[in-house]
Amino acid sequence: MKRDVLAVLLSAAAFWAATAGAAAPDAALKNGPNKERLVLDDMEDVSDWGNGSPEETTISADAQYVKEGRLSLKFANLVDHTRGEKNYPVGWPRTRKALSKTGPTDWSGYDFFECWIYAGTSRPSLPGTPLGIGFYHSGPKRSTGVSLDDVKKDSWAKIVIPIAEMEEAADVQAVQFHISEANYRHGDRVDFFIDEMVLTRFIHPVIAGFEPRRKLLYQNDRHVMATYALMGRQGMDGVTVRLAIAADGQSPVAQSTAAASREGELTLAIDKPLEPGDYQATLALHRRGRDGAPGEELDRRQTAFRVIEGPFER
Ligand SMILES: [Ca+2]
Ligand SMILES: [Ca+2]
Repeated sequence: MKRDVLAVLLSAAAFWAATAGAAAPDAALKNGPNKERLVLDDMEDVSDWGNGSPEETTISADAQYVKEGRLSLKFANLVDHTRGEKNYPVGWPRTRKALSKTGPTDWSGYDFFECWIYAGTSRPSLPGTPLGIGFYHSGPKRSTGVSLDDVKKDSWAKIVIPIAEMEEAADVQAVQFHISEANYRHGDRVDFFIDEMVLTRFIHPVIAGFEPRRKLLYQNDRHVMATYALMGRQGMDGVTVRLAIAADGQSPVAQSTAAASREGELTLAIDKPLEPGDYQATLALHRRGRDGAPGEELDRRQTAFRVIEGPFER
C-alpha cells in the first residue's frame, strides 16, 4: 500500500473517494477545538515495547528527538542481510506493544490513529517505503497493515490513519512498527523516533466532501444536485445539512435543509430562471435548533459553479 496521508483520509469515505480530485478535505485534518484525543502511549516509559529482531534492532528511550514530554521511543536498526531470522535473513526488524494490559483495544469510538515519527539514517535519503505499521486483531494472522511513506530523513512526520481503515476497529490487540530489509542496503543504519501515539475523534461531524453534480447549469434548469460526505464517529444525531445557492456576493436564491447522514445527495428546487453568471453553492452543517430551525453552525463548505444561457433559448 503506497498512500500519502491525504489519500488515506480520502479513502476513509468511500463515497468521497468517488468524487476525489475535487476540493481536498483539508479542514478535516486540522487540530482544532473540534478534536479530542486519548493518549495510547506518550513514550515516557517504553519498557512495554518488545524487540522482535534483536540481531538488527535496539529499542530504547530517547531524549534528543522528542515531540512532547521528555522522551520518545527509539526504534534503531542496523540492516543485516546475512543475519536475523533463520529462514529470512532479509527480514522484518520490528518493535511491538501489546494493548491487552494497557488498552484500550476497542478503537471503534474514534476517528483516527495518530503519531509522530522522526527518522535518522546513514543513507542520503530513505527508501520509498521506509517503514510500516501493523494493527493486530484477535485470531490467527488477522491484521491491518499501513505503509508509512510520508516519513522522511531528518524531519518529523505526522501519521494520521483513519480508524475506518482497520479490519476490526473494536479489537486492536497490538501495534507494531517494522522495516522491510529488502527496501534497504546491507549495512544501512536507520533510526525512527516515535512519539505521541494517540486516538483522536471529532467532537461533532465535519464536511469531508461536497460537490455539485454539475459545474455548469443552464438558466432553465430547475434543480441543483450536490453530493456530500461527513466525517466524525459521534454526534451525527440532531445535525442538519443545508444547501444554498447564491450569485456571487448576493443573498441565496434557493436553499433547503435535510437531516445529516454520513453521505448523501441533496436536490434543490429552483423556482425561477437563474440569471447567467457565477454562483456559489454552500453546504452548511448545523445543530438542529428549537422548532427545527438551524442552530449552531458546525462546519461549512463552498464551491463555485456557473449558469449559462440555456441551449433552447430563442
Ligand atoms: Ca513523549
Ligand atoms: Ca536481517
